[in-house]
Amino acid sequence: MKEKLTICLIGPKKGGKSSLLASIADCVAQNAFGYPLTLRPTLQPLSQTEALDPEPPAKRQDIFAGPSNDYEKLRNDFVEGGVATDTLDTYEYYFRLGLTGVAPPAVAERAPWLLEIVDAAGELAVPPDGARVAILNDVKDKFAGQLLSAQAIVLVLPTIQLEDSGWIATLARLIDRLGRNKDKRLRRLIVAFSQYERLFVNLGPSAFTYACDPAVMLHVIRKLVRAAPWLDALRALDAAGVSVRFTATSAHGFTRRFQNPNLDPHQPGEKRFRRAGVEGARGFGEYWRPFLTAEPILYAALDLDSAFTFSYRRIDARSDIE
Ligand SMILES: Nc1nc2c(ncn2[C@@H]2O[C@H](COP(=O)(O)OP(=O)(O)O)[C@@H](O)[C@H]2O)c(=O)[nH]1
Ligand SMILES: [Mg+2]
Repeated sequence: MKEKLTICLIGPKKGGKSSLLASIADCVAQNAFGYPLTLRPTLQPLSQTEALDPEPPAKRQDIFAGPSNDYEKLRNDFVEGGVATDTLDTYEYYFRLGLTGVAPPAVAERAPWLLEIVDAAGELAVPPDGARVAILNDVKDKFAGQLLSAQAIVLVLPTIQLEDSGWIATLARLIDRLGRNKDKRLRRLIVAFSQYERLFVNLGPSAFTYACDPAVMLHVIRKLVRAAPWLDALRALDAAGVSVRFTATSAHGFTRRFQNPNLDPHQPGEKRFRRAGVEGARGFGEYWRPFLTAEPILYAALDLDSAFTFSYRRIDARSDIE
């Protein structure tokens, strides 16, 4: 693989980091993202050995074995009803990201990528202010090192309790620290507002239709950014050359039959459904469950905007809806 990229997931405990990570492979496989379907990305989870071995065996022998790597375990835990990541350590997950379709040449020539995604324990990711958590110093140092040497950071914030502020000061300090990092490896920072489907619970069968509309998401993100002035610290990073983007995601997504938010995400038997894609009547995008969780990771690697990634320029532009 040509390019190795480290992406760190940070955010408050219980914000949805591990669920987002657990659903990204499915999200890519199901085209449940806002990139043109002609891009045809592939995201293959790798074990650590596969990721670090320059010449992995051509065929996997262990198809009858259980989950073949840590990521499969995380994914299974999520599908079966919840992710238990309340630990005091950080975990690295590896993926091979490829592009098999049409991409701008500058992007296509960088493919394929080896992604290392770091998921930190909640307390470590952003502890509540003043919390005293017994995390070993070497784990803290490890995560600080990963964070400061990452090329991309995905900041996962729950859409609903944004003003619930135990962790805001800590995050603001962290952003400030990133800005002062001398190494300057950080190239992209994506804010992912998680649990997006919860905004639509009262819309019944129209929920999915609204959620699939990029104009609705832009409107929601404008409001969220306005309601969180501490996020403005990101503007300095953006001005210093880090591409900052905002998006919204839902690991739980929507149900097929009624198109309402998926209140029981672990029910088996749900199938995908379709809607007209952004690129015209013949393009169909499918976003149900998960819903757009691939966006932050694809943006982090590709540096390519989807219909659902928004820059400060887009957010600040005068809008017609308001
Ligand atoms: N409604 C809703 N809840 C979610 C979603 N993603 C995660 N959760 C719930 O939020 C809680 C915390 O999720 P988790 O991924 O463990 O967060 P982490 O601590 O940041 O890794 C869990 O109870 C999840 O079931 C989502 O898309 N929608
Ligand atoms: Mg977690």
